[in-house]
Amino acid sequence: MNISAYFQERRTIVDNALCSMLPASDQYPHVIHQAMYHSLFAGGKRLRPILALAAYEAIECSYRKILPTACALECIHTYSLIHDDLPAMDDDDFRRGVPTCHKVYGEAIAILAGDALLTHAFYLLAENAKIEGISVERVVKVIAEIANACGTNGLIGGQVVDLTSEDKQVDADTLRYIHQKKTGALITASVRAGAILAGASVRQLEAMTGYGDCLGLAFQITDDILDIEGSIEALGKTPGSDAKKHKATYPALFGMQEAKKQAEIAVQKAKNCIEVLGERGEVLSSIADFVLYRNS
Ligand code: GRG
Repeated sequence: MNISAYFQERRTIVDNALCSMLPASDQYPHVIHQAMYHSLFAGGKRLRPILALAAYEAIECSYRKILPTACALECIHTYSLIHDDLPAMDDDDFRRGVPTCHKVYGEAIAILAGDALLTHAFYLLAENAKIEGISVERVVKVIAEIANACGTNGLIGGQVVDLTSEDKQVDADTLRYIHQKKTGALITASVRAGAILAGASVRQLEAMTGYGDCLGLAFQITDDILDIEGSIEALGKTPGSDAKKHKATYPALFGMQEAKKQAEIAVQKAKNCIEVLGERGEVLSSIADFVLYRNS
């Protein structure tokens, strides 16, 4: 399959859905909506929503019924990027090829734009229950799943250990924890959300979870690699920031060659996990390859 064309097509679908599911950018108070749009529509691969749609379609038919959930995942991801870029966190000036939210709107509005996106995400998740064919019971499961991935057992936990590990020598277990929680938790939750909404069996959900976990790890290892080998044009942010902040990364701990090998192994494991899905797992399998060979 042509995975680039697939991503392009899915990105447009997600972007159109996001436009229709967010408060209008000119709604009062203007500044907060403009700040949300600034970061949300600056670009981005839309990996998490695309994963949720693909996981749903590996079991059910058309992805359309879960677009609110897919959009919620992108809102959460964008919130995490806005807060991650703040001076109190990673203090970055560029993201997705444009100045970061706080650089344009100031810190207070950037914090609120992140908060607003996170809050709106849970509104959208609940709204998904209004769509015919989507059971309230499954939606409630998904809300719990995603809330857990956002909290101290997921994004926040990973971010805390990442921040407190700066300038320190971390061991492999700690590094794996950071990657699995900071990045992997939302990726796994995206895959699981699509699968749960599709009514996955225990066996299918287990397969999807293994896939998401391995893919999340591979994704963050390639992110570490791209921070060294990527270009500013492709990344949309300045490379080399991990080294500058003495961040714990796979290339720093294991060396570049071994980091690349670990990413390949994780992608292969992800693909193995979904073998039980047969032909219906082919798109997810191609997405795993895309994660490994991406340049942004
Ligand atoms: C609550 C104050 C407060 C902060 C939360 C949750 C959080 C801070 C930070 C999350 C950590 C984080 C941003 C991890 C980075 C994950 C990552 C690799 C992001 C880049 O993802 P891509 O490549 O980006 O999918 P695009 O731009 O393509 O969407």
